[in-house]
Order: sequence, then C-alpha cells, then structure tokens
Amino acid sequence: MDPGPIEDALVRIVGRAHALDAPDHRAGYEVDWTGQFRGQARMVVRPASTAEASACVAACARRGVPLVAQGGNTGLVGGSVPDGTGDAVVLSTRRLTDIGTVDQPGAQITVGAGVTLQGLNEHLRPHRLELGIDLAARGSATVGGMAATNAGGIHVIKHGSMRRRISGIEAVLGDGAVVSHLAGLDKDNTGYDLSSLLCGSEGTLGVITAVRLRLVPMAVERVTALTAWAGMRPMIEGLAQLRRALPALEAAEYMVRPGVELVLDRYQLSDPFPAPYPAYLLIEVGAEHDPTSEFATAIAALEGVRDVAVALDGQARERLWALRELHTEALSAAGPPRKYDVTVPPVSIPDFLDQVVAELVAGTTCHHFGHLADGNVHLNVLGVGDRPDAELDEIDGRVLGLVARHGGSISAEHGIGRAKRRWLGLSRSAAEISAFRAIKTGLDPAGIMNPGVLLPDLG
Ligand code: FAD
Ligand code: 2HG
Ligand code: ZN
Repeated sequence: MDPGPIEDALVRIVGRAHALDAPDHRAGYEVDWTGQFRGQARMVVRPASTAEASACVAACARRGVPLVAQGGNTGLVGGSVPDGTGDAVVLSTRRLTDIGTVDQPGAQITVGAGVTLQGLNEHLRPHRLELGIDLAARGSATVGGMAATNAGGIHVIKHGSMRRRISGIEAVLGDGAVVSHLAGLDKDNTGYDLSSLLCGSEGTLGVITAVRLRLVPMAVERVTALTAWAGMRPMIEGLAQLRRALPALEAAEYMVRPGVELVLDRYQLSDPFPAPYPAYLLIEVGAEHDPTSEFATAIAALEGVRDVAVALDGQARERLWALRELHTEALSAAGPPRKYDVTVPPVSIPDFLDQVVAELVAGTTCHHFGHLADGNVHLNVLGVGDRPDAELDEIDGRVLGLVARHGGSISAEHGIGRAKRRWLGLSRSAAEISAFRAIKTGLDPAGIMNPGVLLPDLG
C-alpha cells in the first residue's frame, strides 16, 4: 500500500510547528559551520522525544527517504548537512534536551542528545562534576553530535575522547527500532557494545537520542601558562618533561607564530610576550586542590623554554585561551581554508610538517596548530579558494598520503564526513571497510541514514 507523502507523515508525527519546509526556515540547517558544505532539505523535523524520532525514521525508511541527523551543526567535515538533491529530511535533535538526575556515587548522568556541552557543564557545576571534554564550539555542539563524531578537544590527554566518557547510548536505528542501553554499568559483558559502535558513526547507523555519560570531578583550581619556544622540536621535548612532572596536565595546545599573528591582527589582541617566538605551547593543569606549587616547580625545571606567561586570574586565562581558540574563526575569515585534522605520532610531527610544506602547490600557505600531546595536528591550507576540484583532490592526496606514510590517521577527532570519505582507505584496510559496510547494512537496511557520509562509494 502506498504510504503517502513523507511530508504529511512527518507533520503528523512532530506537529506543523516542528516540520519546517519553508526555504527561509530550512536555510540554517542546510549549510554547515564552515560555509563550504551546502545542500537542500526536503523538510527539517524537530522531534521532541525518542518515540517521535523513531516514528520519523520509520516513516523515512518505509519510503526510502534519506535522513540526516543534525545536532549543533558545528561539525567540520560536512556530515551534518544534506546533499544538493533536496531528497533528504534533516532530523534536528535540538529539542531532545531532557537532563536526568546526577548519579553521584556512580559519577554518571543521562542526557538528551540535544543538550549542548556548555549546558551540560553548567548543569553539573553545583554537583562539582564535569564531562571531562571541552572544545571551542561548546556553546552549540550537542552531546549527541559529540557522541556521533567521537569528539576530542582540549582535555583528551587527561580524560580521553568522547567514547571513553560514554557508558551507554539510546538510539533509533535505520529501520526505526529503538535500542536503549542506559544503565551505565561499568561491568557489563553481554555481547556487542552498540554504544561504542554508534559512537563515531556520524549519523550513518542511527539517530542517537540520549547518552549516558561518565563524569569527572570538576577541576576547581586551574593554572594556565603560555610557554614560548624556538621551534617545534624543543617544544615537543618540553612536553615530554611536562608530562612526567605534571600527572594532572589537562591541556597541551600548540600554536606557531603565523597563526598567532593572524589571531592577534584580526581580533586586535596584544601579544603576551615582548618578542615574537616561532612556537608556543599553552598548558593547563586542573585539579581539585591548588596545583600552583607543582606547576611552578615543573615550569622552573623546563629546559629550552624561551619565555613563560602565567595567567594569574580568570581574565588573563581567557586571554591566553583566546589566542588558541580563535584560530578556527580567524582562518575561516582568511579562507576558505582546506582543513585536515590528522594524527601523527608526536615525535614525527616536525618531519611531517616539513614534508607537507615541501609538497604544497605554489600559491598556498599552510597554517597548523593543535592538541600536541595527542599528536593531533590541525592543518589549514589557505590560497585554495578558487582552485578546480581536481587540484583540490591532488592537494588532499598529497597531504593525507603523507599522514598515512607516517603511520597516522586521516581523521583525529572531526570524523570523515563528506570531506574525507574518498580517502578512508588510507587509514582503514579493505577488510575493515567491508566490515563497516556489513554493519551499515545490518543496522540501516534501507540505506537511508546519512548517505554520502563516511563510507566511500563502491567501485
Ligand atoms: P553536528 O555538526 O550537528 O553533526 C556532526 C555529525 O554527527 C554529522 O555527521 C551528524 O549527522 C551527526 N550527528 C549529530 N547529532 C547526531 C545524533 N544525535 N545522532 C546521530 N548522528 C548525529 N571537534 C573536536 O573533536 N575537537 C575540537 O576541539 C573541536 N573544536 C571545534 C571548534 C570550533 C570553533 C568548531 C566550529 C568546531 C569544533 N569541533 C571540534 C567540531 C565539532 O564541534 C564537533 O565535531 C562536535 O562533536 C559536533 O557536534 P554537533 O552537535 O555540532 O554535531
Ligand atoms: C580545534 O582544536 C578544532 O580548535 C578546530 O578542532 C580545528 O579549525 C580547525 O582546524
Ligand atoms: Zn581540535
């Protein structure tokens, strides 16, 4: 029997006010944060519950209509927006904002997928707990989106990426079935770990509707310093010393002079040092007690450091962090940048960067910064704006090929999305990709969940 138009079915499920079909109502859901990925949605639906989300997915599956899950739309690889065909429905999770009670003894909480990172941490503050993940898009990025991308950020050195912080997930699979595993048991050997599988699946296996999270004690005291270095190599040696001296090291973020200058110029900020330096490492220790004395001892013993600016109050800390966190916006304004979010072993970073610069085509410049302790380099190549696709592919192939030759990963924390799916084979074997396809077919038999994302085309 003909199930009737999908639009009518969706309106019946979520109500007219939350089924957006007018172009100006859909517009904000059709372009990603970078502005580089644009598409068109048949309709945007905003379910208010898992049951509504399940009914929406089932309605799409019955009709073979593609569906793109979207949280805060801060993703950087084009996975959160539909393609240009106008076929896909966007399912926004922003109304899934229930917050459960804080389980103090277990240090866990269950929250709706649409809760933002900032909203979650504000809710947890009176309980002196936090998620243990932080990133500059905290005001908009949602817990569901962070789970779907296995987000990393600035505290991975201490608390790991999102997968380590998740003890259970509730999700709607591609046929509309709801799988809910939210007890948050630390010991639970009862078969496949679907939560872990959904984490990092980028909306290709199901819509995550709620997440059970492992929390960490809130760092009541934080000490922050910007250290200046003669180059990447001494800075990496300095990081090794800091890791040994400071087990509570929570962030180790690096920048280099051209990126710092871009931020200083664009936002009219003052240089924290009287002289420029080739490289900078922003370090932060977070603890429940005052870590100043261990911090001061570690800094005093640091070999090779050229200068140090310690933040003595909250405003000074914000000024130091702004230098690092404004890189993405400053590069977008100078761009569009071609973005690569890669991991290489930290010791290999200097050689890798030298080789990237040698491989770049004339007229481009390469900015880089990132999460040094994780070996996570964010390369942003400028000067690519009006180049043809074939030339952009050539640049991608050169950069990502070098990553593979260094034994790295072509996506450290942002995911594969639309941007990198062609290159998945550089980091995953044919056998792994074929296992991915088998999982995809099993959980999304109609193939409607975020087609064109993560998995490369066949053939
Ligand atoms: P969206 O952008 O809406 O979606 C991202 C992907 O997840 C898409 O494929 C989408 O289909 C899927 N998805 C979203 N919600 C769901 C759901 N409920 N169920 C199933 N699939 C879903 N990332 C880092 O890892 N570390 C950083 O340090 C970092 N810094 C950033 C700084 C800035 C300024 C910006 C703009 C982005 C940054 N990001 C960073 C990238 C981004 O914030 C993360 O990828 C984040 O996890 C995306 O969350 P979101 O809710 O915005 O997801
Ligand atoms: C960060 O660490 C983000 O600031 C964004 O992951 C990186 O803009 C980028 O390339
Ligand atoms: Zn990052």
